[in-house]
Formats: sequence, structure tokens, C-alpha cells
Amino acid sequence: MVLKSMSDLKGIVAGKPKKKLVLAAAQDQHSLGAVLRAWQDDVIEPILIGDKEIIQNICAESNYNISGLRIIHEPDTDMSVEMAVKMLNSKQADILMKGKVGTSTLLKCVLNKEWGLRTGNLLSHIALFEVETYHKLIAVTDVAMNIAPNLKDKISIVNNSVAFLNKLGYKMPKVAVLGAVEMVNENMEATLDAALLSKMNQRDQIKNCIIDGPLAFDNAISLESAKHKGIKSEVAGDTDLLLMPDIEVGNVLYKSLVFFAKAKVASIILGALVPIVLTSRSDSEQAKYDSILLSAAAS
Ligand code: COD
Repeated sequence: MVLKSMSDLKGIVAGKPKKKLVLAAAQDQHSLGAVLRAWQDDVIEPILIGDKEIIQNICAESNYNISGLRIIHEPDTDMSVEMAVKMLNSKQADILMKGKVGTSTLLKCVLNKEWGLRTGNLLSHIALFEVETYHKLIAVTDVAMNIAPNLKDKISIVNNSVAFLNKLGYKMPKVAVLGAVEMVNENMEATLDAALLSKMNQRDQIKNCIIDGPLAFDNAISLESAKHKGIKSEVAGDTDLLLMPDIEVGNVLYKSLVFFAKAKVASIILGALVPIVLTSRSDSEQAKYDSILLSAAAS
């Protein structure tokens, strides 16, 4: 099975038990809109932590019905994130969501050694895109957490992502490891890592997926382009997951897809005790809603 559009996520979460979601630093218009919609749709039971007065004002201005909603008043942003992470650590809820707080502030709390959400695995970010010009959803990793992953990190990032895609119903997701070129160039580390990951996959050291690389972006997503260059690959033109060389390339691709290609996006952090909805502050309410669905599908 592969997902063709973001609306397919609803089918995956339908019938699953409702999940408790904690929104940290909840005084954020788009996050509140998304959370309340997912609450209405019976996907989640929300708990909001943040500045109660601002939350109530945003909800009143937007005509959101919040009667019966649990709101914990904590006006200090850092404290509200800490409180949220501690709730997840003590298993009082199932999903963490970032509200009006910087990504690295939230991630530092998540990585706290005493009360964070570590599991001993590497945590990584995955984003799912619906782009009009591609025939199915395409996942991209890591565009927001791991800054400059080495080969060991990339193995963990692929394993996190593949386990997640397997959970969504993909039996053997096709993974393209990106470089600037499709040939191994000893001066380009990304191409060396890509070749090693492909060989590890062939030898069954990385399972439940088909990996090919290095592939340049065009070969990964266009069969015609791959054929033109004489590349024979099971992955080329039919990629389910793009593995990025580093955060800069990944983040620029993310923003280009959203702003230039008007792609829909949903994104979460994998590998922690619980799924974490971690979207960019500039992401739309729809992107935040789809990310909640994605986290519910993952938990
Ligand atoms: N998974 C598990 N443990 C990790 C991870 C990870 N991905 N990253 C770091 N750790 C552990 C380390 O092993 C160490 O024990 C501790 O956490 C601290 O590690 P540092 O010193 O390397 O990391 P920090 O605390 O300085 O920063 C961690 C961040 C995740 C905050 C940092 O990597 C970061 O800022 N990432 C980019 C976030 C961002 O700005 N994204 C914006 C794009 S939208």
C-alpha cells in the first residue's frame, strides 16, 4: 500500500482509539485551530498548556468552542514545555505537540536526560509531502532535527523512517539517498554514505525497504530523468522516502516544496517515547492538522 494524498491519513486513524495530545505553549492560532479540529473529529483528547488568557482570547476571536477543554495555565514558555514533556514522560498522554516555541527549545527539553523523552535511539524528523507533480506522497528526512548526520546517524534515520512507513502500511518503501550526483565521488561524502547504505541494504543489514543511492534529486523522482542518464534502479522515479545529506539541503527542499510548489505537508519527530508533532511556525493550520493525524497514526 502507498498513500496517494494527505486525506488518506484519515483512513489510517479511523477506528483507532482516541489519543491524548499535549500542546505545549498553546497560545498559537494555527496550532489551536488544528488541535480543536482534530478534537472535534474525535482523533485526539487535547490538553493545552500555556497562557490561559491569551488562549481564551484567540479562541473567542476565532469562535472556537472550548467548553470542556482542559487548559493548564503556565504563562512562561520554557516552563510550559517542561511541564508538557514531563506529562508525556510520566505516561499521562500519548502525543506531544509544539505550539508557540522555538524548535530547538522544545527539542532540548525532549532530550533532557532526567525527565525527557529519550529511548536510547536517535530521534529524527520526517515530513510527508503531497505535491501535485508527483504520483504519491513523498517522505523527506531529516529536515529539522539532525544537523549533519554521519553514516551511523543516517542508518538510524532510515531505520526510524522505514519502521514508521511500515506502520503506515508500506511493506517495502523505496528509499533514495540523495547526493548532488548519481556517481560515487570520493570528495562528496554524501555519495560515499549513499553507496554504503545501498550495500548495507543489499546485504540485509538495513531491512524492510529498498535503498538506492547516490541519486540526484531529478533521478530520484523522475524515471524519465533516470533513463536519460542510463541509471538502472528500482527506486528511481518511484521514491517513497528521500534521505537528505544534511539539515540545510533538507530544510530548503521543505520550504521550496511548500512555498513554490504549494505542497501539503505533515511532519513529526520519530524515535522518542511518543510521537512529537513538530511543524514549522510558518506552517498552515491544515499542515498542523495533518501532522496530528500522522502522529495519531504513529502512536
Ligand atoms: N537523538 C537522540 N539524542 C540526541 C539527538 C538526537 N537526534 N541529538 C542530540 N542528542 C543527545 C546527544 O547525544 C547528547 O547527549 C545531548 O542530546 C546533547 O547533544 P548536543 O549537545 O549535540 O545537542 P544540543 O542539545 O546542543 O542540540 C540538540 C538539538 C536537537 C536541539 C540540535 O541538534 C538542533 O538545534 N537541531 C536543529 C533544530 C532546529 O533548529 N531546527 C530548525 C529547522 S525547522
